[in-house]
Formats: sequence, structure tokens, C-alpha cells
Amino acid sequence: MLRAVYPGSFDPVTYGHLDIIRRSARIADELVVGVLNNNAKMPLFSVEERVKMLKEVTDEFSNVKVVPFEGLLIDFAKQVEADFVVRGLRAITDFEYELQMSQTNHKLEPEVETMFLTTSIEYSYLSSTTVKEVAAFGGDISQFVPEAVAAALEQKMNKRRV
Ligand code: COD
Repeated sequence: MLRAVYPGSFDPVTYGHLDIIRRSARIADELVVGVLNNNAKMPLFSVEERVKMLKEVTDEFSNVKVVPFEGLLIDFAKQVEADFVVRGLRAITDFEYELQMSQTNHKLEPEVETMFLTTSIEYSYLSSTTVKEVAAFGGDISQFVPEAVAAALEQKMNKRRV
């Protein structure tokens, strides 16, 4: 039984994240999507909102669970008894941070490996940050995020404009 953790902010979840979830759920027997609860990062969506959206859009995968976490990723990975952590790599700019994080985590807990999946070409440019920026200026985000997420973003942006 191989269990993986895919951690992130998911503020909000995009088609790029979903692609990594779909592909890693084919490798692991069970995939735990860990949603970081850290208000210091000033997320647009609360952790409850992010978890709800992720649960909705991963409903079709029977071996995917969505769980919030606080503190160190490696402690969360040990807590859920994960064999490895999954991360997505888009560009060289991701690599430096990811290398540092995976090596630090490996020092803290050598039993838990980090596995990288390279982004699918059609999502290589996609990030939660750019999606929020497009949404903030009223742009069309339907090709970047699932419908439910687009609706939640629109609602959030409308509230901010009031
Ligand atoms: N294609 C492929 N992969 C993608 C795409 C895309 N279009 N978009 C995002 N991804 C990947 C990212 O590269 C990342 O691997 C993952 O999806 C999640 O992305 P984000 O942006 O939602 O999440 P991050 O990178 O902000 O998550 C950071 C963590 C929450 C994992 C990190 O801060 C953490 O572990 N914090 C807890 C404290 C800790 O343990 N720190 C590390 C000590 S070294």
C-alpha cells in the first residue's frame, strides 16, 4: 500500500494542480491532498473554502482525500503515514525552492521521499497567483480553473469591490 501526500496552498486549486492530482493518484494507492492552513501567507480563500473546493473537484477520484494541515509538512506526512511527497515542477524557477524544500525534508525525515512530476505542457504557465490576478480585473478564467472554482473566485472578487 503506497500512500502519497500532495501538499500546497491551493489558493485556489487550478487545472495545473488537478493534473498533478490525477497523475499521482494513478501511481499511489492513496493520495492525501494536504492544504496548508497558514494565515501568515494571507490566502484569498480560508482553509475551509480551499478544502471544500478541492473536495468538490476531486470527487471523481476514489483514492484521493483532502485534509488541512498546520506546521511542518514532514510532520503531516509522518502523521498520515505517507511514503512520499508529490510536488509539481513547472519551470526552472520552481526548481531552486523545491530542491531546498525536498532536501530539508529529507534531512528531517529520511524515510519520506519527494517525487516530482513535471507539468503537462498545456498547464506549464498556470499558477494560482496569475489566476487571481486575471479574476481581480474581471478576465475570463474558465480555461484555468474548474467551474465551481471560477464561480467562487468571481463571488470573492465581487465582495471585495463592494
Ligand atoms: N503544473 C504543475 N504543477 C503545479 C502547477 C502547474 N500549473 N501549479 C502548481 N503546481 C504545483 C507546485 O509546483 C507545487 O508543487 C504544488 O503544485 C502546490 O502549489 P501551491 O502553489 O498551491 O502550493 P505551495 O507551493 O505554496 O505549497 C507550499 C507548501 C505548503 C507545501 C510549503 O509551504 C510547506 O510545506 N509549508 C509547511 C511548512 C514546511 O514544512 N516548510 C518546509 C520546510 S523546508
